[in-house]
Amino acid sequence: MKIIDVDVIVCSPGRNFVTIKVRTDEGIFGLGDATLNGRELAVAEYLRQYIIPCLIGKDPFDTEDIWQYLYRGVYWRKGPVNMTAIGAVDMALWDIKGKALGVPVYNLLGGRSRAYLDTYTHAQGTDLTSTLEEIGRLQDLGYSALRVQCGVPGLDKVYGVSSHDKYEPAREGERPVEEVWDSHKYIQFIPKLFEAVRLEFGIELRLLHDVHHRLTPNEAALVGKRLEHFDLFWLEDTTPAENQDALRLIRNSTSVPLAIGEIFNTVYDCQSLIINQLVDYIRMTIAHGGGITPMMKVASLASLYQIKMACHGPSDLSPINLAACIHFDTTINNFGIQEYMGYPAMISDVFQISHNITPGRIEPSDTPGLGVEVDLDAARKYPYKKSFLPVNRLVDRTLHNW
Ligand code: EZ4
Ligand code: CO
Repeated sequence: MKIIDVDVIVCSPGRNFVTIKVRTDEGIFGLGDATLNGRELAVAEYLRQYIIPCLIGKDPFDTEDIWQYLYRGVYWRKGPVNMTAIGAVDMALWDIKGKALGVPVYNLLGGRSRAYLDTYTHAQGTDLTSTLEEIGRLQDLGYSALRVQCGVPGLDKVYGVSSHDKYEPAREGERPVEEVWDSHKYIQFIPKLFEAVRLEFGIELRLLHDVHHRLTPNEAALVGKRLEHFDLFWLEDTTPAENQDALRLIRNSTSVPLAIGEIFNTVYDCQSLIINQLVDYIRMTIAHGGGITPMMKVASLASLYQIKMACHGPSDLSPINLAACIHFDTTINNFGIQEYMGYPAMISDVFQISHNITPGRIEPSDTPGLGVEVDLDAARKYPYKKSFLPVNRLVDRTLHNW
């Protein structure tokens, strides 16, 4: 079998997605998600100009060699644009392989390690009252694991909390909007939030929280300590991860489980975190982590240290990435939990999935390949809309991490 052509489709059914369709001489095709929130066209053009010409004529079964060719063959390694493009190609090749052999991708990776996947979704409100209401609503729907984010008193807009009903931080426009942050206000408020949640909902609910790289290592240690007795499932991205050693300080100060890595692109971004056992969950996802091929290796390394994989699953990645995560999660032994934020209704005009998704749970399907369909005619009805993630500043306008 040979690759004859690759389509790059950019569409915006509710938000922007970059999709690739790898076509073969046998008529079988594979789908990949190349979406990088706020930088979509960079990946699309990188694929068109530099990656796709190298794929023509290659055997799509050679997933390992093609991955090595695209990663090591290119001298310039790593980077989110590069790795997202490679990730999309890799998942599309696994999709082809599964379809050609008539098996779901998880059966090519190691089969089923579990009957279903636990998922968590997002509960957020602009203030304590609305956040508690939202948790109650989601719990009634059947969710038992929730990422809880709440507006901080005295701060206008806060990461994870938006005025409209669904969490979607990217905003249409020619440049990013700006948000304001105050770590002191946040640190004072956040223990009160989780105290109120435990008081109202008891100890059963699994609670997650995302700090979104906002704290210094010492502030993160303090927050971890103050949240310890609320038994969080995890505390995510407490500090920016370029400084992997920062996690040592946090780790030595608190036993709150730590998750990190949604913006990581290679195993090298988490190598020292894993081998020094400084975190509990790795949040790399298939598209941004360079595909299924390298992510299986990350999972293997993490498994040696009882560290679990918990793929980033935001609605800013398409159902194709989610499907790749589902196959990966189904097969690895060290699966933690899968994030599932849900999608706006119009997404199903373009993407159709075969997995059974219910509140708090995903059951993998045995459809050959990744088990996703894309309707290209429908995609054309939703043209790209330039959008950006926000930029974040302190009250005095010093630039801070978003
Ligand atoms: O802000 O996907 O854990 N989830 C997150 C996400 C990220 C967005 C960025 O594109 O932190 O919601
Ligand atoms: Co996150």
